[in-house]
Amino acid sequence: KKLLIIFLLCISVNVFGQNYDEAKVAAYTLPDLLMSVNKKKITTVKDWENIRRPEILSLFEENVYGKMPRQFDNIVFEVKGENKNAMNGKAHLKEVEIAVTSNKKTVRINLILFVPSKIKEPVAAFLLINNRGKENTSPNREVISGFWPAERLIEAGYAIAAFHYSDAAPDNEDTFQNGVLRLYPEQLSAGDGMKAVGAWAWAASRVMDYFKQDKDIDASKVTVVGHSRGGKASLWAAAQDTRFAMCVTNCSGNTGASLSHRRFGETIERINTSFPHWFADNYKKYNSNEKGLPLDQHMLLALVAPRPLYVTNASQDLWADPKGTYLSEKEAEKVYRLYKLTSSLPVSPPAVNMPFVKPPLAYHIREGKHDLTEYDWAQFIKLADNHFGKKK
Ligand code: GTR
Repeated sequence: KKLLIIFLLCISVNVFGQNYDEAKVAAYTLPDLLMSVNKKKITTVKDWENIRRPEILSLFEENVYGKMPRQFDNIVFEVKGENKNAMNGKAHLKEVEIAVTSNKKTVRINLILFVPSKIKEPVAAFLLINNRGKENTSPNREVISGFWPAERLIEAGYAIAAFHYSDAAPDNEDTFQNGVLRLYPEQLSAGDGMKAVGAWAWAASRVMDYFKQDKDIDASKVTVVGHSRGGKASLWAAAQDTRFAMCVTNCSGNTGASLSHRRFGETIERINTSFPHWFADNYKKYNSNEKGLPLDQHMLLALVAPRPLYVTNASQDLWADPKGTYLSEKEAEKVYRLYKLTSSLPVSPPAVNMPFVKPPLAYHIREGKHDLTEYDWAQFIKLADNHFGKKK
């Protein structure tokens, strides 16, 4: 608590020297989404998928999030708890342990899943990477929280799932290795080794492995959702793993959805200093050197194409650079256009509480502070209804 107060005080008196003045944003040039390393202009979906997309994925692995290990020896799903009468009979609760073994080590991801009762066919699902207190995703619903309003999702006809990110990697610079990274110790010393954010995204993919064999879930209709640091991970998960049909990145800010080259609010140096355990060590080369980055976050958003993407901000959350987030999403439109998908986002950022919720690209800036709220979820449901077709 004390540390948090000191940190907030530091932000408020701006001791880190972050810029919050639009007039002080220096001119910058973003790396071109549609120009390959060999200077080939990308104009077709084929060239995007065969040339540019893989290039951009490697750039992010090498410079930002680290490599994503895809091999493991074994994965076991075990339903550890079940309640067919959860939420007053409206939902079927499953508490599933996903145990993944490699290098003779096992990591256990505990999934909480509610499925609407009496479904006639497999249902679409939302998966939250929970980076707040575990009580926010409690199976017994002692706490009903806007951060994960499971009742509302069930009411809307969706399955709703969550795992706590600390199962994959504790969010602590001294202990983050004690999760997924126990399976992949070689990652820890590699410059392009994944760290905590990579591990959180990796875990989301293991949940997808589980969904693929749960008959209640339509695994072709899963939305991965994350807030803030969890929103950086949800983006990276969706970029890596195209089995996710839709992505929500809520207030994800620096090294999430916002542009680094603008240096507005949180910077790369700031994030690497506060959270040295989040990104690949190579990323530290770009501390105070955004110009040297061969990529920016609009390219990560573009990796979600052609799947729908919901990006949000909050009006008081300048740290996450709402304007830079919106510019980033607007840039990503170029790749959706290759797929002949027209975005309805206006040229300038929309007004507060004026959501744009049409696929493929959705955006809103909610009044208030850095948070994930029931208001935000209500919009995500609209995008899913719109894209997947409303059930019930
Ligand atoms: C902040 C960090 C942000 C964001 C946020 C959060 O301290 O600087 O990038 O990740 O934490 O996760 O709430």
